[in-house]
Amino acid sequence: MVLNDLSDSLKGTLKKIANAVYIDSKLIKEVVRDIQRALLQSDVNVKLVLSLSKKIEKRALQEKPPAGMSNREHVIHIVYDELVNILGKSRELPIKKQIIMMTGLYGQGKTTSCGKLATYFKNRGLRPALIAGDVHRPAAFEQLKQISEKAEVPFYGDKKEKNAVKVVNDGINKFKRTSDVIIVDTSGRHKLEDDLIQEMKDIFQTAKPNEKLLVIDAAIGQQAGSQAKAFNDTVDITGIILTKLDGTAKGGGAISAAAEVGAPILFIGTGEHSNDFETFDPASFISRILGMGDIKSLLEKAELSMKGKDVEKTAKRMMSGKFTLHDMYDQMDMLSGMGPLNKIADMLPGNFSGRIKNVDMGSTENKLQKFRIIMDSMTNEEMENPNIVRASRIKRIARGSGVENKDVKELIKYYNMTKRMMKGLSGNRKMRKNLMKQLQFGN
Ligand SMILES: Nc1nc2c(ncn2[C@@H]2O[C@H](COP(=O)(O)OP(=O)(O)OP(=O)(O)O)[C@@H](O)[C@H]2O)c(=O)[nH]1
Ligand SMILES: [Mg+2]
Repeated sequence: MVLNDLSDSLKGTLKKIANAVYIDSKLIKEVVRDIQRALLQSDVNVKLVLSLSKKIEKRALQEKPPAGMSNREHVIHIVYDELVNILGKSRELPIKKQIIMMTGLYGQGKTTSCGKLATYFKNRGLRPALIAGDVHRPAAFEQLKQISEKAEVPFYGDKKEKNAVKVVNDGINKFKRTSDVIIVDTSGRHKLEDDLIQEMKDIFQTAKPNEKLLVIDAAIGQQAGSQAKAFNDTVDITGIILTKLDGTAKGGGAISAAAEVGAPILFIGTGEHSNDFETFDPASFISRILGMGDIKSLLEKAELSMKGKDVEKTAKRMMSGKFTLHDMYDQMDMLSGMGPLNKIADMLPGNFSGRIKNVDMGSTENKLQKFRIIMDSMTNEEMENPNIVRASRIKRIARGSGVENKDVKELIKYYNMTKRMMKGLSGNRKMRKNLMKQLQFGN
């Protein structure tokens, strides 16, 4: 399948995010670099890669995850979101009476797609018909005729006529009362030479098509972008058909071309037969490329195992006296309810134990929830080094999190108290050993 390599690399990147212990700017920059590399290797246009990766980086660094979403999920969601965006909006052709005209460079799959479209509409209860508007390539007439016979739909063409406008006009007159969807094939172009541009304009003026579809082969390279744009400038493309997705091409050139045109991708071709044709939805396509289903279950597992890792990591940091608000944030559940905080309290010498037990665990949980919200409004620097949080910062943080100054002060007090106790604890080797044992790691 086209874009397989891209899919593999992007899946690897998402796994990296899912398994990361901390989602920090270092990780985000690394992820953005991975994505850039993967897209460039798949032949996606450099400009597109740069603007996409800039957007991902900016959002991942600045946006806070919405309630109920972890940092990990959030960053993965941003990557997914921005990839969906470059594919444009989702659109389906209306199931109604209309004239559809195909355009595109040589050999992209226009004639084959005419047959696929006819089958698509026929399967939905409409009466399609095909017109052979390609008067330049001798075999084109025969090819479309055979396709129409296979699909069992009416066909019009004139082997001897060299005027495409006349053929199209005659065909439309023939079918306008008896058919619902008139599909017009046109000749392929090497590039947009002047006389062919004129012919294309003339055909469009005569046929007045409702839909002007550009057919792009997934194997096409970087040069496709400017060509596709030229088509768009000439006839105002309303939709794109991406063909030969069943091949092994890199695919990025075609995706870039589609993005450059800015028209929605309507269908993808996945083989030579009339049924090898699927409607296209950017969101589910990107989901498939990124393996989002797998990522979701991976995330769930990661969140679970992360809890284990975090407990160990935090306990070790506590022991070393390096206990930041990040540790406290990540381990809120460890500090609440019947979590290890109770175990710690039980092992503390009398005066410490009494102090920690005075913290009422029930109301603590409510408080912890509030603390979390407050910490969401703090900068990385403040989280790492809470000592710098003084009057003006307290004011800003309180405003940002919708609480009062005294709540921010309480958080800092709570943090300092916890940290002091941990420090006291770390001075006692026997107790440290005991604690590690209790928490079931190390000996
Ligand atoms: N594997 C595969 N082959 C395809 C697909 N679509 C078209 N083809 C093949 O690509 C070749 C060219 O397709 P055509 O439909 O003749 O392309 P065209 O754009 O009409 O070509 P010209 O009229 O010469 O410009 C044919 O051999 C088709 O069978 C697809 O989705 N998958
Ligand atoms: Mg053709």
